[in-house]
Amino acid sequence: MILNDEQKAFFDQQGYLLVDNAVTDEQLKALRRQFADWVEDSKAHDAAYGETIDGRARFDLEPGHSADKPALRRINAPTDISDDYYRVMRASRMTDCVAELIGPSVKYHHSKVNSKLPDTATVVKWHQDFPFTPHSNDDLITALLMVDEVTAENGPLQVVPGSHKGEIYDLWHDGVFTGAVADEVTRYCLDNAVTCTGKAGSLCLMHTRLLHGSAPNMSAQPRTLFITVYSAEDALPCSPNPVPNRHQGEVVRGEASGHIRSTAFDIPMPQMPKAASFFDQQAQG
Ligand SMILES: O=C(O)CCC(=O)C(=O)O
Repeated sequence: MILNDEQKAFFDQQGYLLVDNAVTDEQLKALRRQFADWVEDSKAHDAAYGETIDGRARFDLEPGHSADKPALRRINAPTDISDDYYRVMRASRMTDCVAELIGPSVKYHHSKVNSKLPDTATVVKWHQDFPFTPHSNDDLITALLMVDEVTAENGPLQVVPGSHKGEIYDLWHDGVFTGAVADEVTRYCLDNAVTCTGKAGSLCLMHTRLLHGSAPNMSAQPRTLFITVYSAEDALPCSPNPVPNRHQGEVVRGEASGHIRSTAFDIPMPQMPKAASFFDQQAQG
């Protein structure tokens, strides 16, 4: 066991949990090395590039990206193209923590890298993850692994503690799927936000219904997160995977039960992103 009873109770009550040293030094080095290579490659491009299994771009660039000031902001399904990212998703202390919270049997849904390089403007508007990835029950965890140190200045994740026990907010506004909550909910979030910082290798485990967002990087230090979504094995997706990938549905802990467990909810279907990532959906808001 990695998590003690106090940590499990904190996750249950607050909807998130910070854990140090969620990967080994070697794993962290490998993730950082691979990400540095991806940034280097991005300098040769001026628009989103690469391809995921559904034909959308894998590497998403912020407007203004250049070789001098790279602004690589998203890598979709890094586990499809990097053994190091796949192995950390599949078999690390991060995987163990998730299994202790929603296991014993756990399935992989999707992953991405969200990057905020220095001098970039990327923000993540407030939202919950469940309306993007509804399942038959809400035992889903978004695991955000800090590949760089995350400080108060470099665009940390912010969360609203306890909000996973409240309502599921609509991400559609005036017929547009903006991937963000309404303005009045955003104001509530800003008034109640807690900032999640940590050294490289730390992990934020977040319940799928927790309200969260993040501000731009105001520092000279990069902020890279490896974000993995896992579900309980008996949670079945109710809509297409927004980040389709080769390993979706893989049972990473425990075994396939052949059961579907359901809880009641009534929410609008999400819209699949048409471009490389949800940043374009959120830009419509
Ligand atoms: O990159 C971040 O700060 C948060 C990411 C996030 O909320 C998401 O990808 O759903």
